[in-house]
Amino acid sequence: MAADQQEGGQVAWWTRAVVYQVYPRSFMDSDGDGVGDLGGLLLRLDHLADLGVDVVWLSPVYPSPQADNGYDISDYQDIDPLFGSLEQLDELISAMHARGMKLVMDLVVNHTSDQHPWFLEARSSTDSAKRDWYWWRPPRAGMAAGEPGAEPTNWQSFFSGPVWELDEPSGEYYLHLFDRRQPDLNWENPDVRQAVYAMMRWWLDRGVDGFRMDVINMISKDVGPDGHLHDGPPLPGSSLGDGSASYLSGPRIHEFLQEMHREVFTGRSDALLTVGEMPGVTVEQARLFTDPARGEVDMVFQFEHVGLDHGTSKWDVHPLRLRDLKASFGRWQAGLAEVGWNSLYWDNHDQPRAVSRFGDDSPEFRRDSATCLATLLHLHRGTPYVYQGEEIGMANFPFTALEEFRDIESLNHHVQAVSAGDDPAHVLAALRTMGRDNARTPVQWDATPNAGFTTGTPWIAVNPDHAEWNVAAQRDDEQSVLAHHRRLIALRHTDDVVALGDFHMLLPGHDEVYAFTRSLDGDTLLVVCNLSRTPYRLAELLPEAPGAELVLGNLPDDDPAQLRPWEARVLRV
Ligand code: ISL
Repeated sequence: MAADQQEGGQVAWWTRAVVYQVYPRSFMDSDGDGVGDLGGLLLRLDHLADLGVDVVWLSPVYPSPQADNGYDISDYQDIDPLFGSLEQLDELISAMHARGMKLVMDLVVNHTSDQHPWFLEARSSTDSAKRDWYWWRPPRAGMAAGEPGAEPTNWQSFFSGPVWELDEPSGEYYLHLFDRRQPDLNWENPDVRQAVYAMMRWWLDRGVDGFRMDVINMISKDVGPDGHLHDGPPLPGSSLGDGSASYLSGPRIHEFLQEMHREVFTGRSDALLTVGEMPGVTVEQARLFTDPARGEVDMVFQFEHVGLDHGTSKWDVHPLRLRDLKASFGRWQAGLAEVGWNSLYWDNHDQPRAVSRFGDDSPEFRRDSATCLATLLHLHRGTPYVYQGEEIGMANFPFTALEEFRDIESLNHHVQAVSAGDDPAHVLAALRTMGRDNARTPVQWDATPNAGFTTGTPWIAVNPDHAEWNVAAQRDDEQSVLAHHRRLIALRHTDDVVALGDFHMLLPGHDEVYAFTRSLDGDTLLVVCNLSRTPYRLAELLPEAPGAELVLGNLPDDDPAQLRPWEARVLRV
């Protein structure tokens, strides 16, 4: 067995684990205010236990002005009353531990809210002791504060517009890679780092089992020897530039993560989980971040496969080619085969729904394509992440008007694009396809008017398809998407080859069928998934397949010779 699966000579527990992401605002509302909360999560823990997941990653529940639904934190060591209380969080930890599940918190420390006391203090005066906890810069040389183009660098923010916001009283700008209400912390300052580590230790002491680290590959900015941040290459058709070379995996990123590991995790149990969210990370970098010998993080979220349908931006939507997906996943499987570990995901709170994006959400193929995609993902080598609602095949929302959107990214983009002259109908179509709100509509628990999510008015509309697509309808149906997820999760727990087997891609050039093997100590699984409506003769694709033992399939087991539309089979050869 390769060194990567070993922590102190043991196979790391998370090789056999499946993680479930809860986006609390949309999971379950217990108090009728229309927003999901910790009480709601406590009510639905049995659903997660039935599914068999090992870990819950909880998106932010800390006090926050909610400009970015909690990814703008104003107090790292409390719970927003919108979601509940610290007592409930403690209750959640115990209730989850009692069921054998772990709780992983979201750690958002690239930036804080502009209402965080640290930022309020930093902003109060150029002499403030906390001034240097954030990134302040004067206007570009020779230009006046506020003049167009006077921003210290030309970088474009992730949420449209420049990354610099002018603070009028001081005449200086502060940096925000995301919204202006999310100022970036200055990790060059050791006091910032120690404050973050202390906060992390406080949560671990409370009993949480690890962290999902928001945009953690952006915390080190490239300040050259001259202390300056530099312009990036101009973006086509824009006055702004791409600053990513200055903040993705910056010069001190490994140093910071190793320091964090030492300061926070040394001497603690091996039963913790760390996963770094890393937009733009390459497989070579990921190998360094996840090499256990380096002591950084257990695994990372990479973004290659969720960028394959992007053109010049995520709003410039292109059809996905299966061979590109295979090439990408194949490269990540191979790249982290000997050292490091993959996280596997289709969906999260930032992505459109998988069945609508990678599958076929027509009534005829929705169930089959959702189960096919799940099979494909869970049979790869790595730790699978299931995003709330994915386990029942939730689909994109049929948005028709701007008023239906809530997400800051979508709303900012609409303002910018329309003011730049884009056709509003075209902009709306892109939001409908790619907007993050697709993932944020309430979980569909049952067929009642608000899908069992709330007794009040939901903060964002419930998908009208909930009358048919809901947990209650699927719970006892062995053919459901939910039951299929249960089987896939169980398979990873019981079958070592699923957790640990080597990965080998088959049919790399095929445009509709995705096939691979997993092998461990002479045991081999053959996984074959038809990602299309075209039926195939199995023997013509993979001669060894028709005679093999069926371990798990997503369609009734009545036609071994054919690979039917959206059929997935896991075979033992
Ligand atoms: O959502 C995206 C696609 O446009 C990404 O750019 C996303 O913003 C990026 O993956 C970082 O995401 C994380 O940090 C953001 C927050 O809005 C996201 O919800 C979070 O997952 C800022 O904290």
